[in-house]
Amino acid sequence: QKMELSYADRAKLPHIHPLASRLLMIMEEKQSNLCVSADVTSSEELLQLADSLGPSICMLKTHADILKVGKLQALAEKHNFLIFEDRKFADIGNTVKHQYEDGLYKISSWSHIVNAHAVPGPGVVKGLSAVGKPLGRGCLLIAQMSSSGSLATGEYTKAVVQMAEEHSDFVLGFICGSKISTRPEFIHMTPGVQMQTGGDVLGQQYTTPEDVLLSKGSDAIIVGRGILEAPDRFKAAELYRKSGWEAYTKRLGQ
Ligand code: S5P
Repeated sequence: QKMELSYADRAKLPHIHPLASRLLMIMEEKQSNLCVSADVTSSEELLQLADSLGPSICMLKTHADILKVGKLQALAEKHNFLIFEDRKFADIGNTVKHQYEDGLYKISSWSHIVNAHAVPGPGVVKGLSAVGKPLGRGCLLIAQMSSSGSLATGEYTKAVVQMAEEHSDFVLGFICGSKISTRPEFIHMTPGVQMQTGGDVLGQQYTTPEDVLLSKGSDAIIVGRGILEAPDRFKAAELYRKSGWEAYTKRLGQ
């Protein structure tokens, strides 16, 4: 039987992306594989969320148009979490390069991690990498999606994994539903998570933290409405954190 490496073990792998290493250390230290999806519509609310849930999370997923960047960066430092701008880049290399570096939001200047669709081919990664790599940033490739009828399956998913392997100096992992790469350097992050299975009316599909981390072998859960719509967001975040951490330790066989 193969030994499963802990987050801390993986953080020390010789060829790991420095940001992946940092994330794994944060996960270990804070006993949290929870990324909160801060899908709120005012920057005040977002900052409040980042401050109150900060201690429970390893990462905060944002949408740039509702951000007060300076203040969020300060909170990320204070509570030791990474910022993940869910921009889902999906254009030719030259265009995403400008979208990442310039534009209204200058995403590369404040977001540790971004994500991208592999649809355009490796040029999208090369364009993002040209901007992000010198800044020590990293990228998650969207290899699978949680929505019903997603086209990101089978051979497509395999091709995304290969693209990641060929650009592992910038790509540090995946958005996916389950473990799709055996390389322990890659971080698998899974959205579509709630305490109960089910979905919403627009095709989102939910599985539980236990299912994602234990059965599916992913590394971290991304939770939005499961926390945002709870009567007490802090309590809900702690519930997800504990549930995620328990499933992870079960997987390690501790
Ligand atoms: O396949 C995906 C990829 C992403 S990044 N499915 C997703 O749901 N997401 C994002 O995760 C989505 O854009 C949203 O911000 C979050 C899930 O939110 P929830 O409220 O359904 O938990």
